[in-house]
Amino acid sequence: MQTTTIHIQGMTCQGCVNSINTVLRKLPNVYHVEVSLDSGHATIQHDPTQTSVDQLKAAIEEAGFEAVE
Ligand SMILES: [Cu+2]
Repeated sequence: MQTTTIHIQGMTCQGCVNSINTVLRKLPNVYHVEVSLDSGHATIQHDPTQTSVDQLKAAIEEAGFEAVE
């Protein structure tokens, strides 16, 4: 298990937070997701052998946001 923090650009409201939460939780072996609108980042606990940091970032980008590690 690994804890990864990803900075996210483009979040403007709680709806954005919910969208990101939803896409990240769909990924395999993602155990915990915390998205903060105030600080603009997501903290994710995941198994990197199942879901890599790049895959987390790709999911955020597919949801329409910019992910910066
Ligand atoms: Cu929004």
